Amino acid sequence: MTEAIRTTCAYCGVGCGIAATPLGPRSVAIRGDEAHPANAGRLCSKGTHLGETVALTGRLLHPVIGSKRASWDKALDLVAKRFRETIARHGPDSVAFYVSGQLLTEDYYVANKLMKGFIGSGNIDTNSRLCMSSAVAGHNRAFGEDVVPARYEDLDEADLIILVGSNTAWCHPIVYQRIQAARAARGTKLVVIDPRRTETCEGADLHLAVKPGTDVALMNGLLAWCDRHGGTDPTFMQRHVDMPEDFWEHVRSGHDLWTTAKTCDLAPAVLQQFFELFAATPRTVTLFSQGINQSIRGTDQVNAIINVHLATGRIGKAGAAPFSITGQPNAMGGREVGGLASTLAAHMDFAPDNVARVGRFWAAPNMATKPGLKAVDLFRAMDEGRIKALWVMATNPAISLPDAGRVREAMASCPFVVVSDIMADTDTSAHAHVRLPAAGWGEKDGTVTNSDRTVSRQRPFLPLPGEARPDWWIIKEVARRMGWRNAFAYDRPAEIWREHARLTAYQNDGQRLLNLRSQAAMGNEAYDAMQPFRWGGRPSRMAGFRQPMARRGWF
Ligand SMILES: Nc1nc2c(c(=O)[nH]1)N[C@H]1C(S)=C(S)[C@@H](COP(=O)(O)OP(=O)(O)OC[C@H]3O[C@@H](n4cnc5c(=O)[nH]c(N)nc54)[C@H](O)[C@@H]3O)O[C@H]1N2
Ligand SMILES: Nc1nc2c(c(=O)[nH]1)N[C@H]1C(S)=C(S)[C@@H](COP(=O)(O)OP(=O)(O)OC[C@H]3O[C@@H](n4cnc5c(=O)[nH]c(N)nc54)[C@H](O)[C@@H]3O)O[C@H]1N2
Ligand code: SF4
Ligand SMILES: [Mo]
Repeated sequence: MTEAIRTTCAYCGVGCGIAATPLGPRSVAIRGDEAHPANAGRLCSKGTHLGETVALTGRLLHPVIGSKRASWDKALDLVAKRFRETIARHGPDSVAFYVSGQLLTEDYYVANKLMKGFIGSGNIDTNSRLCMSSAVAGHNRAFGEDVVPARYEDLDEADLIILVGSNTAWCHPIVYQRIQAARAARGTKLVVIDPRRTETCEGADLHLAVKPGTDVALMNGLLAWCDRHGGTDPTFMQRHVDMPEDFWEHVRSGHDLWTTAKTCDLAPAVLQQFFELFAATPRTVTLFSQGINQSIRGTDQVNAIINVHLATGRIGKAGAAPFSITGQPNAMGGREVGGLASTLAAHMDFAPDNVARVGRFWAAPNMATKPGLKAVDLFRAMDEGRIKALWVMATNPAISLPDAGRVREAMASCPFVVVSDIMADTDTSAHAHVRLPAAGWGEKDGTVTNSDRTVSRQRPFLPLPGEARPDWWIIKEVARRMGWRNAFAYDRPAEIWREHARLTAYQNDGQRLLNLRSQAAMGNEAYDAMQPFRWGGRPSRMAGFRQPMARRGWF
């Protein structure tokens, strides 16, 4: 029998390990990888049925220009030429990439490098904008870096788990199973904070049907309760947390139990039950996702949760953490390479010394010096005629962005649209001048990072179908044709991984926790054999430096 190939599920940020055994052409048996730390062999129904996705029905199998099949050379030359001409005529900010948490870290790295270092614009944003840009901003504000200070093992070691704005039973089923296992094993209590009574509430001890958009008030009410009942941790705060002077003054006014209950539309007795449970349980993990992130107050909501954990010392210890869980399989990898318009690369922002550092590392001729357009603004700018060439990779904004009708109109009016996708016909590719066939799951080769910072390999076990090519290959071929041959001379994903690792370590004397120094000299064979690993070590290391409280915006 053929040996199973260890890879990672393509569906969500839990990042479950998979053992895939090829059975014949386009046929594979799927089971959970017992040795993977994210799932220990378990799979949800989506992962279990991954084998059914490897058929070629509907796949895009060769490049298409207009509605005609084209050779790779012709298609790549055309993309490079049109981007070059647009930049020459209208400047670097007249072009944009809209990319995706479905890309692998290596794909993402090359796309980000091309846009921010060589084209010279910050105009690369990602569908992860829709899920977690608030989480990124919240972590940056609280910790000075986009670090999620949690591990899945914390769920096994917690006595209380709070799910805020997260329908975990549906959206992150293996995390939910892990929570239920902790309940069975150690009597862990589960509280769900969600305006709707979802399936996730069925397995909970308490459901708080909070009024939508009042989570900041709820968290500050909890903090005020802890303050009043001796539930904060002054020693921890003194050691690790920079508090704005008026912090407690704000918390203490207007956040008593009754006011909070009224604001959140909750019965005071139920709220008190929750506060008491929290105050009595040092080992608490608060998981949150879209009910927190996808909000006009998303960042404040994230910080309100993190602040509760900082002020009560429930962070950096076994079973205690604020835990943002991610949606897409590689949303975290995208955050690490800087795939958002508001970040630069390797957890650095656009501060001048960062721009200079990354520019030196890349030997970049045209470093972007400021953030680019974020997803919604990007398509708005296109609608106004300011973006004249767009390249969409691994996402379907024509239906997934807010105000999708306007997004479709914007793309229809854009002079040049390129779409890289695995499928021939998507709502977005209907607007494409050039369609490029990408490699899909089972064919792709590279790494992904899951919600708890575990990096895993996605390994190919199927040949590339038709003329499909990996995304990193497509991007570097365009970059080379745009004139940057040496900077994009990659032959395999391992080379890109090493470069990414070197950049995280470059002139990094501890300022950035994301430091993959140990990976930087890894050989090709070691890359192929890479075992899942979590960067940043144990979260306790992270609490060892001063963590400023968010300074504004939490009220
Ligand atoms: N089956 C399946 N699983 C998926 C995906 C999929 O498409 N299908 N997609 C993946 C992706 S990309 C993502 S981002 C994740 C999303 O995973 P989740 O974040 O769990 O997704 P939602 O269903 O949006 O759940 C958000 C919850 O927040 C609640 N909510 C709304 N407003 C508020 C509020 O103001 N306060 C609070 N406290 N709660 C609120 C909603 O009622 C809802 O139950 O799922 C991932 N998993
Ligand atoms: N109404 C509504 N809208 C939403 C949401 C919602 O809950 N409700 N959720 C939002 C959220 S959280 C998210 S994450 C977004 C998701 O929205 P999208 O990013 O649009 O998600 P998908 O439909 O998964 O699109 C992924 C595309 O990538 C292609 N693809 C898959 N793998 C590869 C690959 O390796 N390479 C390339 N080049 N292409 C590939 C697929 O064929 C598909 O066309 O939607 C957001 N929009
Ligand atoms: S929980 Fe997510 S990563 Fe795990 S098997 Fe299900 S879809 Fe895949
Ligand atoms: Mo998402």
